[in-house]
Amino acid sequence: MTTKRLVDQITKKLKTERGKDIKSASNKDLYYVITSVVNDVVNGDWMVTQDKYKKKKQVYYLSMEFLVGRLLESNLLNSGILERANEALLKLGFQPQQVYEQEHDAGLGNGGLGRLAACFLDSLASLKYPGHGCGIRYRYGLFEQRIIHGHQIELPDYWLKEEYPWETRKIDQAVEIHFGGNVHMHEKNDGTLEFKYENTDKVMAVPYDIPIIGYRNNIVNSLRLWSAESTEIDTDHLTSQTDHYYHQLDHKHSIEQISGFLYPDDSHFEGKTLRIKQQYFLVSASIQHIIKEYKKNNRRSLKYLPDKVVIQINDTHPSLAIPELMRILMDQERYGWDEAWKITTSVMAYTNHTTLSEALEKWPKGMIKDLLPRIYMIIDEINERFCKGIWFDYPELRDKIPALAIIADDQVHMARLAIVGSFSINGVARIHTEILKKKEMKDFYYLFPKRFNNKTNGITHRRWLLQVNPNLAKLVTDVIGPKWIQRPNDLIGLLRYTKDSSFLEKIGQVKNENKRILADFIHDRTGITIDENSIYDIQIKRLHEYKRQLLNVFHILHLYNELKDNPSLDITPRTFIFGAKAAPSYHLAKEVIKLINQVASIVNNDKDIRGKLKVVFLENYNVSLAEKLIPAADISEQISTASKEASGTGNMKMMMNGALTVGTLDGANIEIRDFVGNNNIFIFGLNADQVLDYYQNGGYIARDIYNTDDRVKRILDQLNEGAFGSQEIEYKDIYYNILYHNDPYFVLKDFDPYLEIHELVEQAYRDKNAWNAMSVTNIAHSGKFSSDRTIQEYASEIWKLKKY
Ligand code: 26V
Repeated sequence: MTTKRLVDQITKKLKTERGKDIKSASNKDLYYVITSVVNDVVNGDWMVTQDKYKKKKQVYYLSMEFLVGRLLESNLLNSGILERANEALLKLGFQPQQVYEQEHDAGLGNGGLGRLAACFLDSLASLKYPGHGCGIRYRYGLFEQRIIHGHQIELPDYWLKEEYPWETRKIDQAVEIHFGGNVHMHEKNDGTLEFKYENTDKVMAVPYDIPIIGYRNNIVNSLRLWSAESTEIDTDHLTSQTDHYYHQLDHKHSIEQISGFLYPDDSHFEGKTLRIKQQYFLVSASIQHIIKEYKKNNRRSLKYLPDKVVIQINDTHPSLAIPELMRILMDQERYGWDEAWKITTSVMAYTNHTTLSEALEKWPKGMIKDLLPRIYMIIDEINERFCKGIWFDYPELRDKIPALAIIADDQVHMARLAIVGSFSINGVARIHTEILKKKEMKDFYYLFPKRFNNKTNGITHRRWLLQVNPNLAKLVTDVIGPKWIQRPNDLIGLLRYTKDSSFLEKIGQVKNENKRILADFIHDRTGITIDENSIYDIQIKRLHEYKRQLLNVFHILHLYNELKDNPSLDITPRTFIFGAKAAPSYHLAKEVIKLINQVASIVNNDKDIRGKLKVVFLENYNVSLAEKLIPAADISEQISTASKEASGTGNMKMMMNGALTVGTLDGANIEIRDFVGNNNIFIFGLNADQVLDYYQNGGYIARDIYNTDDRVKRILDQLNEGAFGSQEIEYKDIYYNILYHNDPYFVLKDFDPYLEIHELVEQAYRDKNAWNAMSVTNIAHSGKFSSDRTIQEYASEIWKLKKY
């Protein structure tokens, strides 16, 4: 499509679809019209692709979260018309970015796990793999964060307020989900058992499909999001009671609540009935759909399901898929237990995303029994058989049965269910998988060594380099050609330019330009003026104790104290930038947000320090904000307590944009270090073995550091005495947590090494040429962290999928 044709189409659609001409059209009108152009372009390919997939093996990626962000610009990019769309918009007198920003950022996820799912969809389609996402169409996405007087305030994110132009409602493919009621068992004439469900609550799951466009390959996959609606009114139970009408409305309302909102707490597991309803709703709708499709497209019996279907469960959240598939195979399709179990365990694969014990899902068994009686019976049977198997076949593990059983202490342990019911169990970075095998899931690894495997996470380089950093992408293409776009590993070719000072200078210029743009944005948003020549030191991720935003704050406070003591101290100016949402009920995390904002207002307004430090907390961190920040980062803060961050993916996004990592030996930082080498990354602090050793054997006393390190004492006392608060002692919880709960995340222990490494950063930054060479080395190695590599590994090693 030429630019001229695009201009014509846009003008025509403005008239026919919006009733506007170009003079009266707004950015919003242009947004809808261009979306409609993209839909016209891809709809044909979408049908053809889905038709061609029919006979192929397909993967269904089941996830409670898909954090897709905005789609227009990436859809234009992938369908190969971004440049012309930009030209057309400019011709018509519109700023492309302003038009793209009209789209509501779809925040149907909390953080890493949900964004990973979105990157995977992009890679699946771009690599021509038959794959679909299955999720929930929450009416409210992750809350919008406002900072008021330094505090986090949560506002509902009603992202569907205006029409969402990427989705298509498919009412003809709605399925029914049953909750509650009773199960009756009958023996049939042939001696087999029949299960009948009575008095269940029925919910209709209505699918909305979103096209997932492959990169310039005419492939269009689907993301199917289910929405809960009430079924038709049950006329058998009509009564003449006056409140009947209100009961009906109440009932309808409570059903619609199932897809009402995304749970915003990704740190502490809480056994909420609505959440398990959401999980079963996703699982039952998706499995019913999968079986229907299989039957439609294949003549063979469901015995051969594993030849055509593989289901990846994204963390334990969709692990009820295992008993749900068993239920359908046995109760509806009349398979016996053994056959159904063989099919199920050949189809299901499970990815673990965290070892934090607080986040592990354990549902009260009574809750599952009441809400899903038949599913509970099946879980119970899976558990019985599993435990018996250990008793007879692994006598050496007999005394460990309580720690392995799926149902124990009146709770259903979802990770155990997922492990027992899947043929593959993977972690998301090398160290994470090793910790699963050697510690967290040691006995399961002993039982099922072949099931365990690693799939180090990745990110889509199309969105996270090509789209968000076009100037860098162009510079890269100028020297190594465009092949890296299809084959991100080719970025390694940049290594040849790490000594080319004219190229390095250009790399520096691109970064400076990105930093200038971000400075303007920050000024617009916050009124804060930042020094464009300062080091942009960025930490963007959910707020969690283990991610240690507090360690970063302590570094800032230390620099501030030093500058107060000696205002003429010669340091390279720094801008510390934070973006972080705290779970609404996570008190300590909210305290840290308050502290960052308080420190920002003190530091930014203190004339004594002559603008050498600035602290910026940007509210409402989400995918779109990440896209603005990442291209401008000099330093990427990846400073979790070693062993706690399963992988991290922000680390990969920032390295791909030339930022240097300050990080612990945790998650994928380790693999980044292995590729770029110790000279191109700033590693500090305890390693995972040391941390785990302290947890196991003790020996760490935070108070000793407080007593011996004056810098630490000064900062903690300032917190405790209210130096950064108002009259009342605001940060006593932080103070107490460190001194009285013995600093569970080793902030004080890693404080000194952290300061030291930042001094090295500062020295390194003085030599621009050397810095840019390090930056290029990072970009060069970032191809290994493309989600194309990850998906390739899932496809060949777990899913056994062929490219279309
Ligand atoms: C946990 C929970 C707990 C119960 C209720 C709701 C809820 C929702 C989300 C989560 C997510 C925890 C797991 C998670 O996000 N893990 C992150 O996964 C990333 C992708 O693999 C990885 O890069 C991060 O290191 C890991 O923290």
